Amino acid sequence: MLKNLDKNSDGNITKEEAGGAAWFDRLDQNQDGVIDAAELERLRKAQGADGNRGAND
Ligand SMILES: [Ca+2]
Ligand SMILES: [Ca+2]
Repeated sequence: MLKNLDKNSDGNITKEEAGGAAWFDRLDQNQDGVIDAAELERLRKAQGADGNRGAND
């Protein structure tokens, strides 16, 4: 899971921890350079709610 990417276990995934992956910018919705717990939670919800997409747009 994405949690495995959080190498220093601070609850955030930096672009460096993500290895500069292309999906990073998409997940970093507020563009602050880290994927934080709230953004991870949003991702988890998005993945678990396939029948209810587009609510954030
Ligand atoms: Ca981290
Ligand atoms: Ca962010």
